[in-house]
Amino acid sequence: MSQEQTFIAIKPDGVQRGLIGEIILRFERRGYKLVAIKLMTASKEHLEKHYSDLSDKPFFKGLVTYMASGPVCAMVWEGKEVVKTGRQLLGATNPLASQPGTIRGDFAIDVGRNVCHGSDAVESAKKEIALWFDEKEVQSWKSAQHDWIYE
Ligand code: YYY
Ligand code: MG
Repeated sequence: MSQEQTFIAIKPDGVQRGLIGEIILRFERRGYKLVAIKLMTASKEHLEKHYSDLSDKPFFKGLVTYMASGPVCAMVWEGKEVVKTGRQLLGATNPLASQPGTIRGDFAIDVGRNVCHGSDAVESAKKEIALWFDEKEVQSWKSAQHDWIYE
């Protein structure tokens, strides 16, 4: 079975609004496994690297300022097709276009305060995990639930 990993972050607004538990709950109950987690106030330089693909966008400066404004809950989640499914759990980038039942669809309104981040592809997930975590911070463990989630 492929053990794909994705980088999921609860942004400063999600942390301030007390949504850490709610967001972790949604990934856990789906069956995904948490392999790394930390609270971190990221520097602007770090965030400029994280969002380097968006550096020419008009919202880039505001995005970096918002993301640097307080602690982010950075996580790595593991499981089958977790990159794509993680994005589905998050919802569309613009919360007003997100379906109810998704994190953004349930907890956000403005695109610039959309509560959470998720890697958009397996390759970007690898880069993002390497940017936010040291290798030794990512745990390798077998969940006791594994054989009840996967056939
Ligand atoms: O991957 P995702 O977070 O869903 O969207 P991206 O297109 O990568 O944009 C990153 C981030 O930028 C988005 O979560 C909010 C912010 N943003 C914005 O403030 N205004 C936009 N028009 C588009 C994106
Ligand atoms: Mg993105």
